[in-house]
Formats: sequence, C-alpha cells, structure tokens
Amino acid sequence: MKALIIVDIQNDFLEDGSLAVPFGNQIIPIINEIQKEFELIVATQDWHPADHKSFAAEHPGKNNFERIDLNGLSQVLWPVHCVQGSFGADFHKDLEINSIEAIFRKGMDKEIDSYSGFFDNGKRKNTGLFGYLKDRNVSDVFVCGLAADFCIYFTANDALDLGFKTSIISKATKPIDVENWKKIQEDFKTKGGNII
Ligand code: VGL
Ligand code: ZN
Repeated sequence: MKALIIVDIQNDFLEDGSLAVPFGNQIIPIINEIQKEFELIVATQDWHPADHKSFAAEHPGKNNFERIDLNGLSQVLWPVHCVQGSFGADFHKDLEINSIEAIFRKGMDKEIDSYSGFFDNGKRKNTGLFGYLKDRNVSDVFVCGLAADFCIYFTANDALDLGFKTSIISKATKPIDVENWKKIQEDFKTKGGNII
C-alpha cells in the first residue's frame, strides 16, 4: 500500500507568505495531479502557538535565520509563521484537499521545533502518523510539499528510519536553500531513500 504525504502547503510558505519558499506555488498543480495515483493521502500542517521559540521575534537581539541553542538542540530562528488559526497557517486555496484522509499537525509545543511529520526535532513526542500508516498497512511512502530542505527531508528521513520504502517526489517540492538541498539529496540516496 502506497501513501502520499503532503507536507505544509500553507499560505506562509507560499507567495506573499512570511516564510515563502522560492517558486513554491509551482508545485501546487503537480501535487493536485499526482494525488490520483495514491490510495491513501495524508497531510501535515505546521501549527505554532504565537510565542513559539523557533520565532526570532521571541529572542530580542536575534535575527531571522540565525542559529541558537534551544533546550539543547540547534535551532534556526524563523520569521513568525503558521500561527494556529491564522490565514498563514491555512492550506493554500489552490491545493486540492478533498482526498486528504487525515491531517497531522506539528510544532505545537513552543519549547521545541518539529520539522518531521512523525516526531519533534528531539524525537521526544510522536504525532501518531507512524501508527496511522502502520494501521493502514502502508509499505511505501511518497513525500511532497515544502520545504524540501527542512520538513520534507526530516519527514522522509524518519519514514526511512521507521522502515518504509521512501521516495521524495522532486518535482513536487522546493527548497529554501538550493545548495543545501543538493547535498541532502545525495545523503538521502546514500541512506537508501529514492529521489524520483
Ligand atoms: C518549515 C521552517 C520552519 C517547513 C517549518 O515546513 O519546512 N520550515 N517550520
Ligand atoms: Zn515552523
């Protein structure tokens, strides 16, 4: 059984959003098109409290994209994004959402960031996505969405570690940093993942 995981197609990661991923809007029609190929489709949603500590605004004197130590983990500081219940946290209006069977939200604990759809960045809590996919007899996971070098990579990496045959659909994702994304793809293939 194959499942498609659509990661974080939310207004803040798209054009005019607070953390817009370059060319992110281009992948929306592709994601809509490929949904037909899957028996099971799930989605994730970045869903932060307004005072989440991954936001640079919570650290006076720090700038966006600087790194800090947050409760023992290296943390990139982000612009305020995907605040629970805000327009920026909504799925983009052009994303086809009717076939999505379940939505897994992440990043709700303000003390720790959560890039993967499966666990927070410290693997302290899991979202239930693994149990859900196992219960639905999923063997193969396909990951698409935003951003390639953060939430896609972390989600796909965890899927691999959890024993799924895992593929990242390269035309259905875009990175924040193109050079970083090139390196990540090589690492992911070395680990046994597919870039298709
Ligand atoms: C993401 C940075 C912060 C992502 C989420 O969806 O890739 N990136 N929060
Ligand atoms: Zn976030």
